[in-house]
Amino acid sequence: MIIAVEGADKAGKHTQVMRIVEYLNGQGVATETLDFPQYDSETGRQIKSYLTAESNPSREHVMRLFAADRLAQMPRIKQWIDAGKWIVFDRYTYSNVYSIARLPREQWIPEIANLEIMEFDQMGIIRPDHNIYLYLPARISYAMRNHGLKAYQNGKPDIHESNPRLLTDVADVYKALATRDSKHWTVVDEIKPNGIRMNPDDVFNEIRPVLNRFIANAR
Ligand code: DGP
Repeated sequence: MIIAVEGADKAGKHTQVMRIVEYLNGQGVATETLDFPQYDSETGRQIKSYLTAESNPSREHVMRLFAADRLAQMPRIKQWIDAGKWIVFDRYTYSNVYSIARLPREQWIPEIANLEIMEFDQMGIIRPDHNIYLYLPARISYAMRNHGLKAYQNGKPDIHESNPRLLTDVADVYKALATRDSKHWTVVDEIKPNGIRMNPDDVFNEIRPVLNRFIANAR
């Protein structure tokens, strides 16, 4: 089974990916994990150059670049699948909503269909069985943009993180995508009804029952 964890910057994807992997392995489900984008490759170098605004490729080129980065990992992913393992991704195909969000709103859903055709049907990227969307309001992602920067960022947030309008639209595209297909998406809203942000344990408490359902179905 392939599970992708998606969502806003600073939503705590990495923490939840680690918790999911640990939980599944603890339940006897051999599980691997992989982060996208992979920065240590030729596609990764071009992705870094885009994210730091050193280059300014077209929106279509950016989508193909991130997709190519995923495609390059297919041999490794297929080996894990053949060995009967489950895989948890930290971002996957639907992270291309960062590019789709740049389009006018009425083009979002048709462009998602084009994304699926490009990545799954044309490139042969393996479809995720389930996506978990960690929702955090864009204003929080933006306010935290200087936290947890990666070395290549040279102390600056990337071109997505420093664009509050884009972050809002990204959250809206993810929501449009996730809420129309509950079979393939779980949404975890990290803001509780009292307005306080959930801690990582609270977030994982929302994810655990979903994992338990998958484990029960697989047995
Ligand atoms: P991360 O390493 O998760 O912080 O991701 C770095 C940035 O790249 C972040 O702003 C989200 C963006 N990103 C990740 N995957 C994709 C993708 O497939 N397409 C686009 N356009 N952006 C992506």
